[in-house]
Amino acid sequence: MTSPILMDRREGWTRITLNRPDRLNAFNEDMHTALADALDEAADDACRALLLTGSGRGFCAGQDLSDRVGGDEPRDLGATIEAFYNPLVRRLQALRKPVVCAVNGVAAGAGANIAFACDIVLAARSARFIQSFARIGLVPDSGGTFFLPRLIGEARARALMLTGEAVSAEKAEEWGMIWKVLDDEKLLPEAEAMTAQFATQPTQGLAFTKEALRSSSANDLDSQLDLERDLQRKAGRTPDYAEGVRAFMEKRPPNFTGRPE
Ligand code: T3D
Repeated sequence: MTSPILMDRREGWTRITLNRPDRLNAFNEDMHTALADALDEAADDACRALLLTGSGRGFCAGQDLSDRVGGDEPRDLGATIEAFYNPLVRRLQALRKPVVCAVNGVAAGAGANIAFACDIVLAARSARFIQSFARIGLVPDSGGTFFLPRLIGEARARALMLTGEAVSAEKAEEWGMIWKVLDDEKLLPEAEAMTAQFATQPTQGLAFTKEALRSSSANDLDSQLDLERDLQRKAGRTPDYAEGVRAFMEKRPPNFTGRPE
């Protein structure tokens, strides 16, 4: 049987590929379970950066709707969110390393919002982002109502979520929904190069930066200043900070290890 998740371990980084191309990589339980296992493995310190992408012409079409037909009683969708989608978003957010998402094609429903849960989103020029929940009577999930208004503002997020209108990759870049749009053939090479580069960087410092950014939307300025102080204290004790300063003074490239101590 073909694995719904492909894991490709490289020197210091890992590529995870959603692999149900016939269904545009829509989620079923097997794919959720395999992805959770892959992310747990990628949480190891040996992996210093992660790339998430999809196989075939889509990135991810959200929930596999063929698993949602039939049955006498309505399914408890709250239970599937609790069991699968919420833990997935939490796993992605908790990774103490940069997570690059290469959106190789359409990203719909939970598929779009899972991309937004990653740190840096690159998209192929042919990709589209669709909050397709409205088209089938559901509520945007997987953190969409948290991430999207923060990325593109309330007015745009509200309209996209209420209409289910598709957004092109170019518009997504223009609106700040994603970091960069790339020609289709350049997407994977550039995403891999970026992830490989992250794997040579001061991993602990980047993890503290992620922590600070994650807290900034809930904190007031005073709390955020305090948090920056505390995180800077921790960053200042890492070997990579010492190496960064030494390398600067010696006018040579730094050799970061990513180690906490
Ligand atoms: O249920 C819960 O647990 C709650 C959680 C919900 C989370 C969610 O994500 S809800 C939202 C679910 N997703 C959708 O509603 C998106 C459905 N798909 C589409 O609207 C379209 O497929 C796309 C806009 C994404 C792409 O359109 P297009 O024209 O490029 O491709 P297509 O022809 O529609 O799809 C290609 C194939 O993939 C097709 O199969 P076929 O005809 O070639 O055998 C299509 O049925 C299949 N496919 C696409 N999306 C899904 C899917 N099959 C099952 N589930 C899908 N989500």
